[in-house]
Amino acid sequence: IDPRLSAEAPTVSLPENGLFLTDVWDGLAANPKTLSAKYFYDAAGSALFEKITVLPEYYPTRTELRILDERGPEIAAHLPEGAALVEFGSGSTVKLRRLLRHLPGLSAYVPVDVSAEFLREQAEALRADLPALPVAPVVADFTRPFALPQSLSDRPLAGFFPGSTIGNFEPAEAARLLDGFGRILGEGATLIVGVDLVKDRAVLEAAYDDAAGVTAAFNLNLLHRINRELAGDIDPETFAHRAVFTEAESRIEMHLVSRVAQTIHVAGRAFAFAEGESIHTENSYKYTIASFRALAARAGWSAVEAWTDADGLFSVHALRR
Ligand code: AVJ
Repeated sequence: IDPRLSAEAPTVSLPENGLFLTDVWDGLAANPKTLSAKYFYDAAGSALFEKITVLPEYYPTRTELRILDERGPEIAAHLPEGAALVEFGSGSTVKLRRLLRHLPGLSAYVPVDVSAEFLREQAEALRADLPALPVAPVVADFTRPFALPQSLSDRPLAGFFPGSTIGNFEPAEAARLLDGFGRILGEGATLIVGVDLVKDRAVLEAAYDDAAGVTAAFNLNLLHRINRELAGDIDPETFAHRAVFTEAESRIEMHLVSRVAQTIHVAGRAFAFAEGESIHTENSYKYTIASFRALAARAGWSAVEAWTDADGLFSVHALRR
């Protein structure tokens, strides 16, 4: 074990993030109104997202896990011996743990996340279960440039970006993000990315508008969060959850649609809604293997291999810088 990497203190490179209020004000003043999907994940939202991942209609999580299980040895074969694995937006370590089974030669795991608290818990749990694996958490917003611990500079690097998180970014932003990962990881690095695939509209829309209403609650939690944290006076009952696949953009859009004409207040500022006016809260882009490879190529990554499930629902890509 490299003691420098198992040190308690994480590397912190976090630009201050008191932006929730100004982002909400700007988004509600815009036309059309928008709110950023990154604000879904407070404690309540994260718990609702965990519920989404096991819904019968929400195929991405279980399908990606199956691909990681079944194709793990092939995926692992693309990572050099002694590599450090950097996970961008580490979330829960469930997917990482699946991949780790096939990576006995890994020299370190580097989870990168904005939540210092969450990172600390995940790192502690991993160290308890896998004492031989050095864990070097980095507190950072992976959408901005950040530095890896100096102690990693002597080893090959690989990146892991599962969960189709890439789908939350507009294609131009997604390309910038992938290019940024390449700058952080360096020439010769391998990147493993999970990407949701284009498919039948009914399957896609059901995955984002489940019968049990969990995704609706997840979307509406954004309004509860604004009430809790920004002194909002919104009645969430006056908004409806809507999820629609727009073919031209190849994306699922989630909206909160005002059921009535009304004026809401957030930290003292008023925002008027017409009946039926929506707040656009999330995009989840869907790719084909070819369209994702084209995006990756624009960002300086070449395709090495891609794996899908038997039904062609989800894909895992290996890319090389
Ligand atoms: C975490 C962005 C991959 O787009 O499928 C799930 C988020 N939103 N249900 C996705 C989400 C509604 C999810 N990602």
